Formats: sequence, structure tokens, C-alpha cells
Amino acid sequence: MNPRPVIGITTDSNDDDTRYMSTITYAQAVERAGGLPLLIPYAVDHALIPQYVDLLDGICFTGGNDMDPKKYCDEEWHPRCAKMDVRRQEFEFALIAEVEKRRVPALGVCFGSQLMNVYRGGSLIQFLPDQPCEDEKNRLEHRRLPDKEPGRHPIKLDVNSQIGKAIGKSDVSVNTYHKQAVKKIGRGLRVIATAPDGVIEAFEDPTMPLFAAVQWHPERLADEPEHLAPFKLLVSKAASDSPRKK
Ligand SMILES: [Mn+2]
Repeated sequence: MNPRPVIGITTDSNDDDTRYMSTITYAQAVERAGGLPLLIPYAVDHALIPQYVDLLDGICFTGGNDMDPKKYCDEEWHPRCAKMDVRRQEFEFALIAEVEKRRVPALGVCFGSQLMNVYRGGSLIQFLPDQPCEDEKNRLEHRRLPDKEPGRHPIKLDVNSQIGKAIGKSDVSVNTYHKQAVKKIGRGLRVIATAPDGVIEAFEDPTMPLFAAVQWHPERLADEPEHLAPFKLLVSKAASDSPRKK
């Protein structure tokens, strides 16, 4: 049996930033897609990042709390934001620089998509409910509210994008757990999916082996083939385009 492609998974922390945390579904989705999941700790010296990236054939930048808005605009923190551990924030910006330099296939999920966009000079909407909506009656709730079941909404996906080809259709029902989203799209990135209210739900850099990201959480829906598909895409690109094999 060929060894599986190694897929790095970025980690989060508990509420007081004393323990690493990783929602089990990321590693499960990677394993089901044929990869070998490997969690990456973030409270380490950034000088170690190249050696971590040496281990990887692909990477998933995972979900998390909110990054400091100073990373992408002059606004103060929105009062409804949840601040990310600054050690994770700074580690991930350093990690993505190394990942991009080596063209390691990368999939971003939720916060991971926001990281990829801001790393490329894009910006974020800090709190979607405050954002004016062109068509108020079509405004969607993108957050998971405490008194509600996890919500889903439709998206329109470009079937000519890498994720679109992997999923194989343009109308997809996604889950939604975010209060932030892409405002300005970053350099070299192309929007590939939007919600009916215009919120950007996915993008890619078509010039990279894989540099694509989704605002939803496909790993939590991995029983549905269309949501396992982005992870299968990541594992397949990690197998064919790993910088470790070049
Ligand atoms: Mn959404």
C-alpha cells in the first residue's frame, strides 16, 4: 500500500488558550478522503515552521475565532468579535507564507478561508448582520444561533473551479457558522461561490496546484459526498503536487 499523503491540520485552543483543540471531524474527513491527518501545534518558535512544512504534502487551514482587524483595515474590533489567540494568528500568517512559497496544496475552511484572503491583501466584513444588504428581504442568517438548529443555505458554485469540478454541480446546500466573510477579495484570488444574499462563500487561486477555500464547514457534513469532495480534492492534489516529491 502506498503511504498516504500527509495533510497538516491547524489547531485551535480552548477558551483560556491553555490547551490545543481540534474538532475531530477535520481529521476524520481527511482520513476518509484518503489522507493521513497530522495536527500542527501553533505556540512554537516560527523558526520551526520550515521543518513542519517539510513533513506536509497538503494542508487544511481550519476554523477558529476572529483575527485582529488591524490585519486588514483601520477599524477597531467589532464588539461582537471573538478574539483569536494571538499566538495562533501570528503562527498561521507565518505558516501560510511558507506553504504558499512551496506551493503546498491548501484548503481553507471558515477562519482558514479568511486567513488565506487576508494573507493575499484582501479584507473582511467584521460582523455580517451590520452589513447593509441590497435586498433586505433576501438577507440570510449566516451565524449559528443558540436557539436554532445549525442552519444551511444554498450557494451557487462555479463548476469550472477546482472545488466546483470536485463537487460536480453548481447548486449546493452548505452549513453556515460564520459572522465574518470576505469583503475585498485578495490578490490573484477568484470568487467561485456566493450565497443568495451576495456573501462570498468560496474562492481559489487558479494558478496554484490548490489554494482554495470555503466559508462553510464541509468536514461536519462529510457523510454527504459533495462535502467530502473538497477533502478528496485536497488529498488528490497532495498526492500529485506535493513539493516533497519534487
Ligand atoms: Mn454562509
